Amino acid sequence: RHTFWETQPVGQFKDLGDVSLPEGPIEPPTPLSEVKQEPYNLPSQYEWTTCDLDSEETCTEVYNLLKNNYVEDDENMFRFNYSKEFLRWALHPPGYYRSWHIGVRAKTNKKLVAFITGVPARIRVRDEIVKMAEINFLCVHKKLRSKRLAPVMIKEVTRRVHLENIWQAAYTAGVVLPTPITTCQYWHRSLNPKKLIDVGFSRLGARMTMSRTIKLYKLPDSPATPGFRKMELHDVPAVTRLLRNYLSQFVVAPDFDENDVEHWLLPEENVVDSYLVESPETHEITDFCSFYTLPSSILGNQNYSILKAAYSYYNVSTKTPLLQLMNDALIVAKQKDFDVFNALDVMQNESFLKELKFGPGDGQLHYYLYNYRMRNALKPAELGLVLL
Ligand code: NHW
Ligand code: EN5
Repeated sequence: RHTFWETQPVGQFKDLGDVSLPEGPIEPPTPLSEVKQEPYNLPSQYEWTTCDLDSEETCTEVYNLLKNNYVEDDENMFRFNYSKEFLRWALHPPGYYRSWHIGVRAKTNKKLVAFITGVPARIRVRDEIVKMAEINFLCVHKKLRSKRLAPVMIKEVTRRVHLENIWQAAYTAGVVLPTPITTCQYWHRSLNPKKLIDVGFSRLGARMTMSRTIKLYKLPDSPATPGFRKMELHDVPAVTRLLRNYLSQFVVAPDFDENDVEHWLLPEENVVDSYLVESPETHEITDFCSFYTLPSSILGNQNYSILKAAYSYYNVSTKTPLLQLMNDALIVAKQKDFDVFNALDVMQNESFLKELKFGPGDGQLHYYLYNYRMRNALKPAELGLVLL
């Protein structure tokens, strides 16, 4: 059934729960001299290109390919619309490789028709820190679907990752592939319920009027927690300590150092927002919350073209109850004019979702590892990793 995935070093459905198979790498690394030196063959009308996102022109091409052809919901009402600033941020973390930003162009007119990326990450699985590639933004132009282009792109990114002596990868998808390490549920918290209902993102509940709905989702104008403020550059060491300690409890989580925290969590306008609680007495940093900005295009609505969504990223509470911290995150997201705040049921998120009036969405997110076997699926709450 999965003619491509059956050939790959990933957990196979038939091996699920087989206790005789060990956890860890499925295949050993091969000597670098044995890694294929030339790119895989594409159909003759297409050619490989390495994309330089620092080039305004290339970044615009990638942005447009994704804006028009990337992920949609199951009813094709919304499509992710990652901004150029977001793409540059997502693809330029510490130690990134330009060779992992891979495009495919039509030879005739040089149009960009497909894309896939990797970025390097250290991911801890139980007590093992594994160098991995995080694979994202796999996209084939709508007119070139079902031609088996995706397997060639996946093999090519794999080859280029191997050339850097990295043998494992992590990725997420809305579709089921062999085989998820866990399956997470999307939850949504309305911030602008009238617009969400008008565009078909949510529905008026049974026995609910619009004015009752608006009242239900009302939030205070400013955060409640004393010492709640935006994260700044000088907070990087304290936030790194807080986050490292917090993430140590999960089975799979990133191994963030200060450089990673500066890149992934220092606020960047319209890309990532981070707040923390600094104790007014001791000036200790005790709690942290963050979300990233990922708008969706609204397909075929007369009145609105963009849905402004915030996605919960990494949150840590040691003093402020997580519920109160996340309520403050909702308040600042509302002040920044987001229409909806989304979260997965990863880490300790279950503890606030229902109380803060999130509702389950119609989408799921499956998490995968490449060339790393997990004997049993994890619970979403055992996962400490958020991919963009
Ligand atoms: S998930 C978002 C993926 N993108 C989209 O959904 C955008 C809209 N769709 C498309 O552009 C986040 C196309 O439908 C795509 C497939 C390109 C998805 N992951 O070319 P064919 C990521 O970016 C398999 C993996 O004919 P297509 C994560 C499918 O099962 N595999 O299909 C990316 C089948 O294989 P099978 C996927 O519709 C992770 C084969 O592709 C997949 O024209 C990548 C069919 O290919 C998906 N999302 O193009 C893996 N969707 O065995 C990284 C379909 O079943 C692995 N397929 O026959 C690690 C690599 C690095 C390792 C380093 C050591
Ligand atoms: C890799 N980085 O399906 C990502 N989104 O629930 C790739 N549904 O927005 C994989 N269908 O439920 C991405 N509203 C996989 C996700 C693809 C996108 C997707 C879902 C997640 C989504 C919305 C809109 C549904 C529109 C019709 C949804 C209900 C919200 C409601 C608010 C009030 C309380 C109850 C829930």
